[in-house]
Amino acid sequence: MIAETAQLKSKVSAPAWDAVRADFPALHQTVNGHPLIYFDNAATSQKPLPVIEALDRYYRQDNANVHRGIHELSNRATTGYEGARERVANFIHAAGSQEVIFTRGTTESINLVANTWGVANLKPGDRILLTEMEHHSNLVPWQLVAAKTGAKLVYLPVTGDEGLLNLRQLDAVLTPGVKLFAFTHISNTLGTVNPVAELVERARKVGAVTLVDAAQSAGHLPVDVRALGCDFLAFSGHKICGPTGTGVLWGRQELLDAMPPWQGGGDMISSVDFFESHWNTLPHKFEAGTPHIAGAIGLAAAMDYLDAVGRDRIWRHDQELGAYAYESMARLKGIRLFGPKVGRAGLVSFLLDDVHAHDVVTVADQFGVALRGGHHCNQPLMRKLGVASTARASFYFYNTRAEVDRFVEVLREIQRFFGV
Ligand code: 7TS
Repeated sequence: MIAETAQLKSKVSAPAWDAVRADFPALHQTVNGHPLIYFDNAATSQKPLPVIEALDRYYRQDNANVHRGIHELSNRATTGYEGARERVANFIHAAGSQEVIFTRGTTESINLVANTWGVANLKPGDRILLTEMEHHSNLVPWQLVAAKTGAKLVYLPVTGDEGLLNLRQLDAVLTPGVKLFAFTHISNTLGTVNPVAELVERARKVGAVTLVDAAQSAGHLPVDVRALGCDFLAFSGHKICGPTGTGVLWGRQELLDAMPPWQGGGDMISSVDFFESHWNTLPHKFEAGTPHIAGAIGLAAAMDYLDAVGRDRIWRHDQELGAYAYESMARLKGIRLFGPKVGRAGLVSFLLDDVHAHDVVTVADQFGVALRGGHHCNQPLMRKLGVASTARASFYFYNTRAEVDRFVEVLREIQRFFGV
C-alpha cells in the first residue's frame, strides 16, 4: 500500500501503477461475470485504502464534534478537521487555510458564491458570463441569482463537435458590463481543457470576478489558485478519491471577507442576540452547523494519496489514456466522437451509430464496463450538439490501456448486438 509514501513524498519514488491499482478495493471485483472496468470516473472516483482507513480510524477513535469541546476527542476531531483545511490550502496553493471553505461539493460551492457574492454585488443590467459547456451546477445557480438581481446571462459559444471555447468571440461577450465570468476548467462531456489563466487575465481587464469550476480538474492535474489568478475555485472531494459529500470553495480572502454569510446557525457567529448577530471570522462564517468532519479528514487523506502518486504523473496518464481511447474508438465504423481531437482530458463522449446512449451503457454493463449515458447535466450543450444524450467513458490514474482495449472490443460487441 502506498499510504506510507504520502508522508515521505520527497524521499521515495512514485509508486508503480500496479501498486496503485491494488490500493482500490472496489476495482477488484467481477460485474455480470466480467472483471469490472470502471470508466465512470467523471461521475465519481473510487476510493483507495488510505482514505477508507482514515474514515474508519476517525469513527473508531476520534469521533466528536469540532470547535466546541475541551475534551480529548473533541480536540482530536478539531485538529483533524482544521488540519484537513491546511492540507487543502496546500493542495491548491491558497494563501492561507482561512480561504478554504468546506462544502458538500462543487454544486454547493457555486451556490454559495451565487447566493452571497452574487446577491450582494449584482444589480439590474449587470452581466454574468458563462460558457455553453457548463455543467448545470454552474448554470442554474446563476439563473436563480439573475432572476433575483436583474442581472443578465451571457454565453461564450463552443465550436461545434470539436468542443473548444470560441475565443474569437470572447471580446464580443466579455464587455465591461460583465461582473462575473464563471467557467469550467475541464468539460465533463467534451473533455476540453480550457485555458484558465488566459481567460482570467482577459476577465480582469474588464474588472470581472472569475469563478473556476474545477470539478473535473482538481485531482487530475496540479492546480495552483495563485498561478491561475482566479477569484473563486470550486471542486468536489468525491471525484478525487475523497468521500462523497465533501467539497471545497476557495476564494480570495478580501472577497470572502466582504461577502455576507449564506446559511445561519452554529459556528458561523461570534455572538448572537435575540435580534441581531455578529459573524465569525473566515472560514467559519461560511460553515454553519456541524460539518462533515470525517469527510474533510478523508479528503485530506485523498490529497496525500494523490500527491504520493504525483499529480503531474496523473495528468500525463489521464491525457495518454484519453488520447489512446479516442484514437482506438475512432477506428470503429459508425462511431461519433465528441470534443477535441487533440489535447483532451481523460474522457471520451460518443454515440454508436443510432443506438441510444442508454442502450450502449446497459449492454456495456453486461460486460462489466461501467459507463455513463445521458445528458451529463449539460442539456444546453447537448442541444447545441444536436443530440439528446451521449455515452461517456471517463478515466482516472488506476485505469489501464488493457482496459481501454477491452472496452473497444465491447463496443464492437455492442455494434454486433444491435446489428449496426
Ligand atoms: N461541474 C462539473 C464540470 C462537473 O462535471 C460536475 C459533476 C459538477 C460540477 C457537479 O459536481 P458535484 O460533485 O457537486 O455533483 N459531474 C458529473 C458527471 O459528469 N457525471 O456525474 C456528475
